[in-house]
Amino acid sequence: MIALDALLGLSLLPASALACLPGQEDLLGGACFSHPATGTAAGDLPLLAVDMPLLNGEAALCEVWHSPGPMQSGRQGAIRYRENDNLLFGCLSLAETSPDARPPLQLSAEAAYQSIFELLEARGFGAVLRFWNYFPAINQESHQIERYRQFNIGRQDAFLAHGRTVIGNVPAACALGTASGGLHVAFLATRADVIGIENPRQLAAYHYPSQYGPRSPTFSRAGLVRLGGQAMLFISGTASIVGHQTLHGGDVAAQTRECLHNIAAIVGEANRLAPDAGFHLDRLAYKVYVRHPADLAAVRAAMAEIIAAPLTAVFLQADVCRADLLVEIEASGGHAIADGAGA
Ligand code: 3EB
Repeated sequence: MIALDALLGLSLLPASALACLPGQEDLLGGACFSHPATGTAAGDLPLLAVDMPLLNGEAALCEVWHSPGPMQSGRQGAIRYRENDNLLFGCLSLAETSPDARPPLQLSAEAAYQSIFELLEARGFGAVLRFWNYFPAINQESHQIERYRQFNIGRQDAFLAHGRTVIGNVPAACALGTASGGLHVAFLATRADVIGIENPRQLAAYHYPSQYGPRSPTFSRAGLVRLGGQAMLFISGTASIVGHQTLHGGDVAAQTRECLHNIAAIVGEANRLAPDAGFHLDRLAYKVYVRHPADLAAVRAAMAEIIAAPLTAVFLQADVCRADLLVEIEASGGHAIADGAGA
C-alpha cells in the first residue's frame, strides 16, 4: 500500500504494524498516539509517544512519514532525527524545568526550539515544513499566565535568538494539549524553499493582538513546498477563528464547518500560488482534535457535509489552545497517503 516512489508519503498505521513494515529503510519518523502513551520499539526511528486518546476505538495509531533512502539516523542532545538528501524528520520530549522563577514550560519551549534550530543549521536544512507541539494542561494558568501563552513566549524567544523572522515566512505548526507527559516537539524540515501561506479570512497569527497573550504565536497558516516536481501543502492546526476572533462558541458543528471554510480558503491560496498543484479538500489527509469526546459524531457529520467520502482522518481527543475552541483540524496534501489503519 505504501507508495515508495513518492518523495514524501504519510502512513497511518496501528502501532503493531510498525515493527514489521517492509521498506523500513524508507521511514523518516513520526508520532504514535495512545492513552496512556506507549513507547513503540522501532529501532532508531524517531517516534514521539504522545498521551492523547484516539476517538475511533483504535488502541494506538502511528503517523509515519516516509521518503526514499538512503537514510541516516542521528541524535543531538535530546533530539532524535533521521534524514535523506531532501528531508529531515526529528523529535524531542523535554521535562519542564526552569532555572529561575520563569515558567518551566516557557523555558523548555525555548530550549527545545533552540536545540532544533542548532541541529537544522548544523545539518544544512534551511526550512521547516511543519512543527507539531504537544504538552499537557494547555489552557491551565500558572505564574499568572496561561500555559499556551508561556509556550508562545519561549518559542518566539528561540526564533529571535537564532536570527529568524517571527512574522511573514514562518513555519506551519499546531499546538495541542495532551493528557500527560513533557513537552513534545516534532518537525519536518527540507533543503527546498518553503513558502508560508496566510488565510485571507484570518488575521495572521503572528499579528494577533495582545489580548491573546504578550507574544503572538509564531506560525503561518500553511507551508507550500515543491519536492521532486510535486507541490505539497502542510496546513497548520485550523480553528473556528475569523479575523482574530473565535466564532460559534458552544456550537461544535458550526465550529467544524468554519474550520473547513478556513482550510478551503488556505487551499485556494495554495492553488493560486501553485496553479498546477490541484489541491482539493477531498484529497487531503486530516488530523482532527476534538475537545469533548461526546462531540465526535457532530464533528464527523459536519465534515461529511463538506468533504466527499472516503475521508482520510485521524480523530483525537485534545484540548485546543483557546478555551472557547471545541475543535481544531490540520491537513496535508500533495504527498503520498497510505491509510493502513482502515479509518
Ligand atoms: C489559531 O488559529 C488556533 O501556536 O502553533 C493553530 C495552529 C493554533 C498553530 C500554534 C496554534 C498554533 O490560533 C491555534
